[in-house]
Amino acid sequence: MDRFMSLIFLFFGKFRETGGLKTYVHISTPLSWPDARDYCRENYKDLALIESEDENTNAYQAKKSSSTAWIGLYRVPWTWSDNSSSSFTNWRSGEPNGRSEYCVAEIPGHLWADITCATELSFICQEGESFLGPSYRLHTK
Ligand SMILES: [Ca+2]
Repeated sequence: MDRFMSLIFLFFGKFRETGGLKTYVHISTPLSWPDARDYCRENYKDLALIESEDENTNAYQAKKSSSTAWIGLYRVPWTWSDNSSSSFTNWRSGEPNGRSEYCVAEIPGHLWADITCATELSFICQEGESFLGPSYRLHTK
């Protein structure tokens, strides 16, 4: 019984440990920002939502440094694709600078730039968190 209980605790301990972290996946097939978002929502959770320096590093490491990849940030005022706002930003000096550039990509040099949403780029998806299942996916559609 003791052994069984410790297995249970190990299981939930593992969940708690990874529950709050996002996992990022780089998709190299170039798509427009809206198509990339749809793809991520169908196959993962959403385009990458980056809210801290740690997540910023993880997202950067998920992609090849030489590629430019969409992330989940878009529009003015800047909003993440799941409708959340975050004070964390990683703009290249001079960005955002485009009057018609409403979507954001991670560019070589590990910085962000606004780019016209129809541009076809690779992109970074975010995998679902442990406690957010199909019902969450339903609300984001
Ligand atoms: Ca720009």
